[in-house]
Amino acid sequence: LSPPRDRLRIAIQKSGRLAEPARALLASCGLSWRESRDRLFCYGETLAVDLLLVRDDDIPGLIAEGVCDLGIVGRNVLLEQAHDRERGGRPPAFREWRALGFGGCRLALAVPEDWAWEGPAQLRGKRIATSYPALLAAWLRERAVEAEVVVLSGSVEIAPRLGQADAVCDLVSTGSTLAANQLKPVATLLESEAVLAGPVQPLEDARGELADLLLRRLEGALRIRR
Ligand code: PRT
Ligand code: ZN
Repeated sequence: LSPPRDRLRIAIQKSGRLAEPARALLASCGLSWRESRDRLFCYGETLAVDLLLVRDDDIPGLIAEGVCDLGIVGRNVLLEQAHDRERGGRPPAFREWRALGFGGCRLALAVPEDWAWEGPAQLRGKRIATSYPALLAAWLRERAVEAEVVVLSGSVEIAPRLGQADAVCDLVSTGSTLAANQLKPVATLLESEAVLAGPVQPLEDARGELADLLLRRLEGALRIRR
């Protein structure tokens, strides 16, 4: 168990699609920071809320370990890691606290444009490339489809052209990346956006009060945006 702390620590993406919008949203809640030299840690000035700047994939684990109290991360990353923990028989250690209304995308299954799509059964025995193996495996299992999941950390859409896979399961926003690779989306596994993630149980001590205050301010900031 981590010792009581009187400062709230939020993990956000250091660089990437969610980095700037996450900071902007927190700033609109009245937070401001003094940045450290290495740009990994931002010390909160107006409130006792500090930022840790990390890779998005590390955020759920940092919450699970209690290194950070909260995080801003894509629902896709959060649920993938939650499914992965579940598969490994580990207890849930983080959950979505609130959707934040930016970073919208969907996790989609896509097949070559020239396939006549007849449904998930068509994937039987096929190879599907993805960076979301736990979410894809759960989706296939629910449909009783046995397919080979090929795990790639990037450049998933090019896998069919390279002969590494028959289909892909990847994030889509405009759809232009799929189209450029002669693929078409045929099913949505998950509607995603950036979320505030936190532990399963509410925070205690001073951090609980800071988290409540932050949530109230987030409600206000998000209401104005709509
Ligand atoms: O370095 P780090 O590990 O922190 O960053 P990252 O490269 O893993 O993540 P990043 O910054 O690319 O994305 C962060 C989060 O943004 C994702 O986890 C999603 O929640 C969200 N998001 C929203 C997206 C997209 N839209 C998106 N379009 N993440 C990725 N993409 C990619 C997609 O994988 C595909 O390659 O964009 C391409 C498709 O875009 P369209 O517009 O052509 O469909
Ligand atoms: Zn990442």
